[in-house]
Amino acid sequence: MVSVGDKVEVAVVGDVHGCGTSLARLLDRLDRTSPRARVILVGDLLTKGPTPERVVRLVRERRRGGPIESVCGNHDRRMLAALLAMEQGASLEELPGHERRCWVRLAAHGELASAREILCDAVRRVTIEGPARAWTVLHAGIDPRLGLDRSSDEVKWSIKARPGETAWWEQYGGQDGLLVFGHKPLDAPLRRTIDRAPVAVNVDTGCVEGGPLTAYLVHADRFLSVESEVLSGSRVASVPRSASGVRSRSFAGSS
Ligand SMILES: [Mn+2]
Repeated sequence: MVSVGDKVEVAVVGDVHGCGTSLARLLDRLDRTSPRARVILVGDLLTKGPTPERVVRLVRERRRGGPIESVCGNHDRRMLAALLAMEQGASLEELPGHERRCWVRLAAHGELASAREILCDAVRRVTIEGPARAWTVLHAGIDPRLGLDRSSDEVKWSIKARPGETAWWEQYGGQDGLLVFGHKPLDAPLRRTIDRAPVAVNVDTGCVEGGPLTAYLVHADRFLSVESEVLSGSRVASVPRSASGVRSRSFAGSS
């Protein structure tokens, strides 16, 4: 952990989902505004978006210079399982679509080994807690009736309200301190307070679907966002239209 005097700066970044260009922009902004911040990603790092190899590269390079960590997202577990299955001889056709496209892209850029390392590291930690549990980062949330300790790991990386259900954070009374999470994309970051103190912050603003990529600066209690690379057009340029197109093109590029 990096601290300046006794002031620890923490930036929690929402679901990146393979939007490497957005992550690069956000990290640039963070470096200018909070250069000493400990960066924690809420998980779902690689699949769905156009540039997972860039996410891998950014995390790898940044680890040399300072702290960047991630908690475990449901898609991180899925993608790691896909990487391991391929290592054990599975065929590409056996992988689900998101994982297949991500694998092909990583393979074409020579980033499978680094991706495996980053995902292995991410899935090991379901939560990252601040000093005296003042804040906790987790991917999805908790069962508000059970609280943080008694909620299962699976709930922590995958709880999501079904249509018509109330989101867990609406029922959370703040007894486990500030929870910072993603997983459920919203049009704008959510900051729920009790007695004016933030108790639940959702930083997933859906960058893979054209929303911004958002960080929450825990120490400053404010948000920082960059526009999505999907909006700026790079996704159109970099995502082939069909799975078969992905396969042939990427294998040609990796050979
Ligand atoms: Mn998720």
